[in-house]
Amino acid sequence: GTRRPLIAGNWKMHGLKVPAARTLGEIIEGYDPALRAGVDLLVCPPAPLLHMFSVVAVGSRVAIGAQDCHAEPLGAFTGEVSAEMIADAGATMVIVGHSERRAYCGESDGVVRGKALAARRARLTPIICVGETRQERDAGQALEVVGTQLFASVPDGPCDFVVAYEPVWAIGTGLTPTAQDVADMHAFMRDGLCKRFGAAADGVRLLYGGSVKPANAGELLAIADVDGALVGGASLVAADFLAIAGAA
Ligand code: G2H
Repeated sequence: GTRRPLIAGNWKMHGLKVPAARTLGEIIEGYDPALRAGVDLLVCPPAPLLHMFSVVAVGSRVAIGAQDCHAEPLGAFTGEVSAEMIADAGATMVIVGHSERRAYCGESDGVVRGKALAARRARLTPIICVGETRQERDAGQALEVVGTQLFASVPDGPCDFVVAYEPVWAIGTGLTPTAQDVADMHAFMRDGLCKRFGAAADGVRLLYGGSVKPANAGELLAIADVDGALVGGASLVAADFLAIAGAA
């Protein structure tokens, strides 16, 4: 297909400005545009670093994204950050509905959909996350659970979003599903999106996330309908992140 691979680094709650700027610099320096012209790189640092990272990355091939946004553009929501503020800081994408936010902050599919809509209004590309738990996988319900999450988390309208499939049990555990399980899930998600959105869904990038490392990136990124990766732990080390990008 014509989908450009996207390798996105989710730094989670890691990053103080001095060492973080050094890592970002290493990523920008190490990303050879001539070699990697076909791969999009995204770094999602904690919110306080968004503006500095966006300034540092100007003119490079590395885009900057946020890890979450609020659904409202402004208002009395102490401690929250809106999609407009993220765009204003220079970022171009935002992760919504990561399983850690679903689990620790009680975000429902409806909340995630609202955040994706807010991202669209702010002209940010949302990366909408879905994924089953170990218990759901063991019960043979993975496709059903993810299908429901996907349907309810993705807003109607244009296919201007990215989807990340992250099995909850594979996050930060070193465990990954089999290539066949990933292939089945991604084909299932593509099929569901095509039924709902028609041919436009063919352009939606479907990322895999959960313990992606240099050692398994080649196999995972070779799977049909895996159009990139959402990388947590391994994105904190520039050499590892670049090795994963090199496998795309
Ligand atoms: C899944 C992933 C990045 P990790 O959360 O979003 O993290 O690669 O550390 O499993």
